[in-house]
Amino acid sequence: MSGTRHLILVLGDQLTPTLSSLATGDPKYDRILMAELHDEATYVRHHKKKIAFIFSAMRHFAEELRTAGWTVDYVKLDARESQGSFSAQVTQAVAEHQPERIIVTEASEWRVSQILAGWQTQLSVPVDILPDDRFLCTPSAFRDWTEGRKQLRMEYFYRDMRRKTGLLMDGDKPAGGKWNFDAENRKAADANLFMPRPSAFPPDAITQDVQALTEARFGNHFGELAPFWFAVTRTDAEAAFKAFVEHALPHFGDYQDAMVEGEPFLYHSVIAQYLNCGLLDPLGVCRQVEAAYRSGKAPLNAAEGFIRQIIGWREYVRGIYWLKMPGYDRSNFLGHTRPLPDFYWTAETGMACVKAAVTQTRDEAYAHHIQRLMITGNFAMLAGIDPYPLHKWYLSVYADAYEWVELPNTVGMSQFADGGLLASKPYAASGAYINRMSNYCKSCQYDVKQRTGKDACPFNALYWDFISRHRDKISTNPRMAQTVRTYDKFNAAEQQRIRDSAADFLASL
Ligand code: FAD
Ligand code: DLZ
Ligand code: SF4
Repeated sequence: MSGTRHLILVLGDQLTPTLSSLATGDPKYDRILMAELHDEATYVRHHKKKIAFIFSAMRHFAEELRTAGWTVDYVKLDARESQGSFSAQVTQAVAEHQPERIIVTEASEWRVSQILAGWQTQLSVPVDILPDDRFLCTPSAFRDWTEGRKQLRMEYFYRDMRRKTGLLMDGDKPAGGKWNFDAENRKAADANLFMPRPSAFPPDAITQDVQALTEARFGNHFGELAPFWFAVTRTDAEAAFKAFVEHALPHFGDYQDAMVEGEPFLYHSVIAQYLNCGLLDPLGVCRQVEAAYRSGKAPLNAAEGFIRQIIGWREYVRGIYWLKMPGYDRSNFLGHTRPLPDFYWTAETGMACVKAAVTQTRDEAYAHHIQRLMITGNFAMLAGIDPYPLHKWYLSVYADAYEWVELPNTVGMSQFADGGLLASKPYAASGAYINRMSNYCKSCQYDVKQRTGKDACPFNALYWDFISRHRDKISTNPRMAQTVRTYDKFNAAEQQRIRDSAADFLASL
């Protein structure tokens, strides 16, 4: 026996030195356990780059902890001691070290939270599960916020978070006199604009090791391992964020909704993968963005837009997740049942916008929000794809994907599968929207101006067919009523052409 007082388990998305479990510990008496686990790498078939990113970040974090004086048992995926699952690994560690207690910060996902809760009775030692104070709003505070509200709307939650944090507040008033500058954030980007690239970090020896391991063990998973340029340490993630604030933030607001062929990142921060595994601190990045605004280095629409995504949307979707789990993953308000088309994996489609989104997803494990929402998400909803396999797709293909943030965005925001709990209307759009916000249509085999026929942009007939199929469920929504009325004004022959075109296209999938 090695005289361990507490065994502190650190999960793969808890790579934060100030984590609540670590804050209770003492390197003199306590032992940290971190493990690369077959079950975690395969509960969905994660993108290869995502697995390599998480394993490399975990290995680097273990090194940092050792440097800070901790004893860390780090179990590599191919180590003899590897047990494959959280439960088996912890059971083995308890047998070996006989700690007085196990300490763990609560899991971010329902699935893992159930595993941790089971240990209270399954293991022979007490288990302390501590709150995750890296978020601004606890699940129970969010539940309280929902009490007595007829409708949940992110905007009101967000205002409370602004007041709570003091971010972009002048006394009790929002900076600039308005809470939300979204209306100014819808410019289409010009391909000739100078686009800063996210900071790139060449793979070091640790990353090269995990890349080889990932290829050997998960070679048949979706996605490319190279090029690999993600930061895998806090220091590098912070440097990447600083570069974003300097070079891209000033345009973040203007071009937040834009899409440009060959430009996967535009003015986005590309930090969700760092925030979600704990390498960056959400409140810290917001304070830096506010400082850029206050010192005149970034306009208010950019700073407000960015801060809203983090203290607004990110916290709000987490609140919805814990409010509605378990069961939220099976939401299917629109009753969609079509299987996920193969081109979500192969990118083999004539639709230039979908091809671009899937190709860059395969290459970079990244697509920005409007690509996820208005291209792959919008297509799936219009085509009547079953939200469950779609949710598994989003959960596996992005480096930043964890169920607590992915699921509400997929079933709630992009598929309207929760019937309007999260989003105030379905994010459905025809080709005209994509044409306005991107340059994809210029190189597409389909004609965005045609509504029906075999050369017409498939989004057009699918859009109107969607409106017609779901009119009962959506026409009561004030934000959709006008669209339903427009459909009703099409003559019977046009409505028939829409049905036929949509059916022909869907039959070809
Ligand atoms: P930026 O555009 O630079 O935004 C800054 C930050 O704001 C992001 O890093 C992120 O932390 C936060 N943010 C922005 N929008 C959202 C949002 N809607 N919900 C929560 N946080 C947000 N985000 C994830 O982090 N993980 C996911 O698995 C995920 N799945 C999604 C699935 C679908 C169908 C959709 C429509 C959106 C999803 N999002 C997800 C939200 C959003 O698309 C990503 O956070 C964003 O694209 C990440 O890129 P970025 O870091 O460059 O973000
Ligand atoms: C996503 C992920 C992957 C791919 N691998 C591991 C792992 O090997 N070990 C680990 O501790 N965590 C991993 N993770 C993140 C976990 O799935 C994450 O801790 C949970 O999603 C939290 O609920
Ligand atoms: Fe996409 Fe339609 Fe434009 Fe082609 S024409 S890129 S399918 S929106």
